[in-house]
Amino acid sequence: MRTPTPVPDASPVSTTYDPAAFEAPDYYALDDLLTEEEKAIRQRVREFVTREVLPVIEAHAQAMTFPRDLVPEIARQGLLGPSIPTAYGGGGHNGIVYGLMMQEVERGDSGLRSFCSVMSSLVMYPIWRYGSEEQKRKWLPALARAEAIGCFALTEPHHGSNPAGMETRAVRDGGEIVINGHKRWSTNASEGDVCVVWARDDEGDVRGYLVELDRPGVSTPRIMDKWSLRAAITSEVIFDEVRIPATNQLPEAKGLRAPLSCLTQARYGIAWGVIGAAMACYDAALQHARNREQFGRPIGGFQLIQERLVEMVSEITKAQLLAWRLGKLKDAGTMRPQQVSLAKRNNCQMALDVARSARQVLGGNGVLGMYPVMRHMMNLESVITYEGTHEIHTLIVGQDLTGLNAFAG
Ligand code: TGC
Ligand code: FAD
Repeated sequence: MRTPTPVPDASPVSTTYDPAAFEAPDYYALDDLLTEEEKAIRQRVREFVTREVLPVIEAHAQAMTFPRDLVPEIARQGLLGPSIPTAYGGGGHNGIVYGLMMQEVERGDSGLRSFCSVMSSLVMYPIWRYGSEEQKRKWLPALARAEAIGCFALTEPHHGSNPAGMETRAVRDGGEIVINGHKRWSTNASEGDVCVVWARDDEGDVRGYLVELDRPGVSTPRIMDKWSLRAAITSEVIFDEVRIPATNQLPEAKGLRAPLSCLTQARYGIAWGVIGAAMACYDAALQHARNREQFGRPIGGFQLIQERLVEMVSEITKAQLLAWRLGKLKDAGTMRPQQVSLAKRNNCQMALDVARSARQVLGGNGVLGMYPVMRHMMNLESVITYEGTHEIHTLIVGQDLTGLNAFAG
């Protein structure tokens, strides 16, 4: 048998991807719809991602490590709680700014955007919306500065799309609450300090609780065998007779409506975020189409490659319009959860389609880590599933259109 030839560090390809030459597609001059402040914030975050995220993110994804070193700068960039009022350490920004920030972070990696989404929409938002004044003052500034890391535990091993089936229980015992249960797929949990846990109380009502993750009885084993979001932490969260003071209950959260309202905030950010992943994939495909030659000419000169690029820009443009309009509805206070479902559903599918098509444009090189496309494609397989699967969002909008519930029965 022959001795295997060592694999070279870099394959001898005729083109490489230059992220510094990134050109954001804006085919319909949508920048005209943004304020100067919104564009300036977007530019600042874009530069941060190019300068600090892109050089390291592929190695983290390959090694399945979370880029913890980036967290202080993520906080300094205002990416944790951008829409939380400044009085609590947040950015006090409108929904458009939050969306643009998520778009730029996800151009780097969906896992990093997940980190920001969970912190902002699934931890800070419920504390701000449903917490006591004491809880807000204790946690929100610390979370905004990343001095505390938070996670959100709704999904259970046997209850994903149907969280109403949750089995986790929170039983009152004098001045304390005792939590027992098993949550699964919790982003950030293994490196987290506090968890927003959803459980049924003595009356059978869904309630939210803040559980410090160093309490006796809590364990957060990390889920390691992921092919997706490898640069993000995803964990089990197991509660075995965990005691918390009754004051750790979120006083204003009662019923499934409370965790679902947090999902509305996170889904909104995802509808914007995935546009960033799609832009990165499109940009890599465009650069390659211009530079890679076959049959004596750049492959971008072939009609079938042009069709792919045109399709990508058409879909990205439509997604940008959806996200921007959704942002305006959000800022006007009239956005409905069903409208968020439509945008999350459409834009995730769009980004996944763009990633798959970009991978084809890159040919064999498309499976290499020196291009961002395969990593985005694998990440988007999670993004289209979490925060409500594609099918669940289809049924949410379907129910809205027909008045008929197709979830069960
Ligand atoms: P249903 O009877 O429809 O609703 C119960 C109550 O909640 C209200 N509601 C909402 N409120 C605000 N926002 C929403 N999106 C809402 N959806 C429903 C509803 O009006 C009702 O209120 P009330 O006052 O009448 O009680 O509840 P259902 O049990 O029939 O469930 C409906 C369904 C299937 C749509 C829902 O359970 C669902 O969305 N399932 C998907 C589960 C999901 O998305 N899980 C995500 C887990 S977290 C996550 O994935 C984080 S990944 C983060 C990252 O890393 O980036
Ligand atoms: P299931 O609900 O078992 O669904 C399996 C399939 O059945 C899907 O295709 C689904 O669309 C389909 N299906 C289910 N019901 C119906 C129906 N009525 N009609 C038609 N089709 C249906 N959760 C958290 O609480 N916190 C987190 O931080 C978090 N982070 C995550 C990070 C990652 C990387 C991943 C992968 C998941 C994360 N989740 C988190 C969980 C995520 O929200 C769930 O995976 C998702 O809601 C789907 O649940 P499930 O995986 O149990 O799939």
